[in-house]
This record gives sequence, structure tokens and C-alpha cells, in this order.
Amino acid sequence: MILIKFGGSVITDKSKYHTFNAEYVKNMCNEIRESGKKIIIVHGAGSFGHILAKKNNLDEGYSCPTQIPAVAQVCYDVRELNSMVVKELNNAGIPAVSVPTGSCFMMKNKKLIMKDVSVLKSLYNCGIMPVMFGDVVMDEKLRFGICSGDQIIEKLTKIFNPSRVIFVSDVDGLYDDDPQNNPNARLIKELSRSTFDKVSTDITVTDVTGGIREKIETMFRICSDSCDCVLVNGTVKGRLLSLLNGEKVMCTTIRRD
Ligand code: IP8
Repeated sequence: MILIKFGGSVITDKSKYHTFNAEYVKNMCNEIRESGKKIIIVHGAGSFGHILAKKNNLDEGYSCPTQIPAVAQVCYDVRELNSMVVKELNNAGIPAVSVPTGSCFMMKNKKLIMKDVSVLKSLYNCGIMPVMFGDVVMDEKLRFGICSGDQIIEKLTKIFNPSRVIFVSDVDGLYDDDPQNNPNARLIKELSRSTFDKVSTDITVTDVTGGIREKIETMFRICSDSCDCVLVNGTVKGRLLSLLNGEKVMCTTIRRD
């Protein structure tokens, strides 16, 4: 099976609060359906989560009472986003249901811990895709915390043993320099740990769960001899389908040294 993370940068406009990129989501859902592969999707929060979470310091846990309505609002917003993603999956012909992250996981000092994941397995075995998402989750030490889709993916890797994990974002992959500022920046097709240590990964977006560096670190932890990890652009129509079909596409594959 394959795990796919729909990054917030593809499914939302990260710079504008509460903006859904319906077209990209629809295309990706259709491509997943067309591939015929067994897949579970997790998605990020994008502008439905990060903007308010950052404004209210939710990633640091509880510090003042005004955060509480913000927690409720972010939970509401990411559930709205999740409903739209789940709707597109079902419209594409993929039976899918929402599984709120807090129903299977808790956090302890920002670390995600599994509680009861039997519902995930039961849905999957029933031919229904459980769809989890970056969310505010209760934390045993900090009262609440921000759980990213990447953290969820890392846990699901242990449960489902995927042969491949695909992180879909709005860039072609990782470059050896910032392509916005350097026209000679080159896409890194295969990323090893030694190459990664030399690459600049400065980001300017509003992201409370870490930027591209944290994401690639997660990918290094996930990838193994039996599971490869790929970063691909989901805004280019057809690219995800080509990747799923085993064709050569523009992307970055993470390789363990
Ligand atoms: O977009 C973040 O999840 P991510 C979750 O996967 C919230 O990093 C609520 C900001």
C-alpha cells in the first residue's frame, strides 16, 4: 500500500486564511482513483490551521485562557477542510471517511502517541479510506498541541508498512538553492543525507509545524529498504498519476546513505 500526504500548500492557499484549492484536490483524487492503487491519504492544515495556530501560539501548548476559543476555532476550520477533501475523494469514486486525529492519538510534550488505532485498520480492511489530518490534539503535559500531518504519516508507516510514502506539495522537489532567487538552482533527484546537510532550506511561510527541513528529516526517518519516500508537485496535473504508475517524473526521492 501507499501513504500520501496532501500538503497544505497544495490543498489550500497558505497565505490566505481559509482558502481551499478545490481544483488541485479534485485532480489528485481523480488521479489516485485512476491509479487503482491501495492508498491512505493524510492531509495538512494549510491556511485552515497554521494562521490562527501561529497567532495564538497554539504550538507551545496552554499559556492563557484566550487560547481556548482559538483551539475550538482551529479544530472547526480543519474539520471543514477535511470534509471538503473527503467529499472530493468520494466524488472521485473512492469511499473515504473522516477520522479526527484526536480519536486515535494524544500528545505528550509535543510527541505523538498512539491510543487506539483499531478504527483505522477496520476501515481500511473494509475497503474504506480513513482520512486523518493535521489538527489540535490533547497533550498530556501541555494540555493541547499541534499535530502535523507529517507526524501522523510517520505513525501510520508503522501500522500499515507502506511500500512508498509520497509527500505532495506545491514544488517540484528539493532544490540545491532557492529557485526563486537563483535561476541556476537545480532539482535534487535523489537526496542522500550528505547532500541534504549542504542544502539551504530557509522558508518564509507561516508554518507552526516546521518547514521543509523538518519534513525531509521525517522522510529520512520513514524511508527504508522496503519503503521509498518521494516529494512531488501536486499542482501539475497528471504528475501524481505518473508517479503512481511507476513512470519517471520530476520529483525528489529520499535515499538512505
Ligand atoms: O499542515 C498542522 O498540520 P500540517 C496542523 O500537516 C495545524 O503541518 C492545526 C496547524
